[in-house]
Amino acid sequence: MDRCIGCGAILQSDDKLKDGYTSNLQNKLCERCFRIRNYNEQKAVVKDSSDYIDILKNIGQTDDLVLLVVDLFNFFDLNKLKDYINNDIILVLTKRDLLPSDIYEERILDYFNLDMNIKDKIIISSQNNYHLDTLYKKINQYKKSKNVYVIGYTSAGKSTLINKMIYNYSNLDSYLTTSYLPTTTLDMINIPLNDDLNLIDTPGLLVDGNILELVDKKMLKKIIPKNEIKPKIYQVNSNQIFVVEDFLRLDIKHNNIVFFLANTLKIDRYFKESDKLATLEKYEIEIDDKQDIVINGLGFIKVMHKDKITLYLKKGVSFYIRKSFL
Ligand SMILES: Nc1nc2c(ncn2[C@@H]2O[C@H](COP(=O)(O)OP(=O)(O)OP(=O)(O)O)[C@@H](O)[C@H]2O)c(=O)[nH]1
Ligand SMILES: [Mg+2]
Repeated sequence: MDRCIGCGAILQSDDKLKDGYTSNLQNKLCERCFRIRNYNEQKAVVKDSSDYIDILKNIGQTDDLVLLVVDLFNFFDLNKLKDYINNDIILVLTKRDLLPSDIYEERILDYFNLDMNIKDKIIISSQNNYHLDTLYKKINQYKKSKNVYVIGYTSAGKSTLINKMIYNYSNLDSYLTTSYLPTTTLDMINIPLNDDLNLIDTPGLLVDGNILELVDKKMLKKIIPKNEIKPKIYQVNSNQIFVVEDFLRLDIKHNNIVFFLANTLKIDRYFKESDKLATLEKYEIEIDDKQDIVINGLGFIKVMHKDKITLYLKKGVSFYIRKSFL
């Protein structure tokens, strides 16, 4: 039973619609990976999060080191993992290149205070090779056996990180499939970097309601940040309405807010009542001092003061409120 070198699915030539399909079983790459790599296309894969939980449970049975990869720009509840994983963990906070360059990294590291066996934390950027040498040293320092698992939410950047490690620290010439859309890696994939270190990629944990799965290609290009985010700060002293493209509206009276979104997105501000986007899904939300509204796949909005805010959001997109991050 051969597996696809890009996503880990078992290769098969029976069913075009199922994972691992290839017309020729001599191929090492499935058709889906081929299309993602060459045409930036992605067929949605219906995955059950119970598959992922089974993988986590198996990792939890081992004594091996785990790298928990977190996308600093889009992260979700990490304590969900603690029921399954008692392993030693290095917390790898990635995509540093997207956050403003002048943030205090110490504060970011302190923010992630998890009730798990975190041996060490590090801020990296796979894109910019930032702190990868230090991470590689830490892996070799903390690993308990050859095997080191790489886990986290979907799109966190797990496979991209492993590809960088392959490039920097091994003689391998195959690489993993990566993509801006969720559910790229479909099963565990062993990457023997050298005789003493085997990195194991895993599929990511899913969160329903990712905006990237609900907009067209043109909008995707605007939503996904390519470089450092410039926060957009607004002082609000009267009834005001903020409209982001065609998928988000925020009604606010007196507050200070900061948008952390891709610089390519258009934010319009209205000073009087408007029916713009009033047909979107409406939420009345209560915010405490210094909290973020995190929109799944889009970014976040920092609200400085306790308030009641009306949020209109594209149907199907999920959000949550957290203690402010930056
Ligand atoms: N800006 C930036 N983007 C990154 C970085 N690392 C990964 N990405 C992007 O994040 C997206 C997801 O990356 P993947 O490596 O496919 O994520 P994954 O965690 O393997 O996702 P699944 O396989 O679905 O679990 C891709 O568009 C990557 O290019 C980084 O350091 N900086
Ligand atoms: Mg992956």
